[in-house]
Amino acid sequence: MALTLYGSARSRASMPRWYMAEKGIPYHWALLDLEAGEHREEPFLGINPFGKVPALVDEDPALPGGRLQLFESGAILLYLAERYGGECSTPAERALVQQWVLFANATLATALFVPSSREREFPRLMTMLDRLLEGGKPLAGQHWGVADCAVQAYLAYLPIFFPQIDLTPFPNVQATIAATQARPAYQEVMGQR
Ligand SMILES: N[C@@H](CCC(=O)N[C@@H](CS)C(=O)NCC(=O)O)C(=O)O
Repeated sequence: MALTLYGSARSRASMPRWYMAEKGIPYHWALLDLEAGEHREEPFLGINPFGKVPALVDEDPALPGGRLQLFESGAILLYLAERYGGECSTPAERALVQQWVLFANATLATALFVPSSREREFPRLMTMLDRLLEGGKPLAGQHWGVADCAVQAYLAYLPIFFPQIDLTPFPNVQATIAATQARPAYQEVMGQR
């Protein structure tokens, strides 16, 4: 098995990097220079024809053709969780984990990064997330996993990208962000940004 993750500093590649650091999954980090346009050139376009990071290559004789190429951070996270993270052993477990990764990458990401949605959606989502995060239990299953990784990675973006947003009405979201920032694997990966 040989995993290569393609990405850049300050990109969504930090999500699978954090997950792999938490789970002790070894991989090769292929840093692309986006300013130089390396992501819009071959050989990277052969891995992600849309020219975006992250992308993952898994080379394993057990795979069809001995190789899997994946783009989209959510798809990468879900593959890593099932293949290497020991998660998603039943269809129901898989569905719940997919629910949270899709929520993070579609619903939560849009509410944070699309300005019109931020005004309309953000307070509503934060109010409900604050209730669900009370007590700090994992979002799916009994242990920290890929569902938590996806949601917490976006929540931890809040103080980085939107320090002006007042989070005091959402104490459980604040506690989740603080707990995320305190995780050694998160610090290791984000410290390399
Ligand atoms: N939905 C995609 C978004 C990928 C994406 O937009 N990546 C950005 C970096 S965070 C990128 O590659 N930007 C360079 C470009 O579009 O030229 C994912 O989650 O992987």
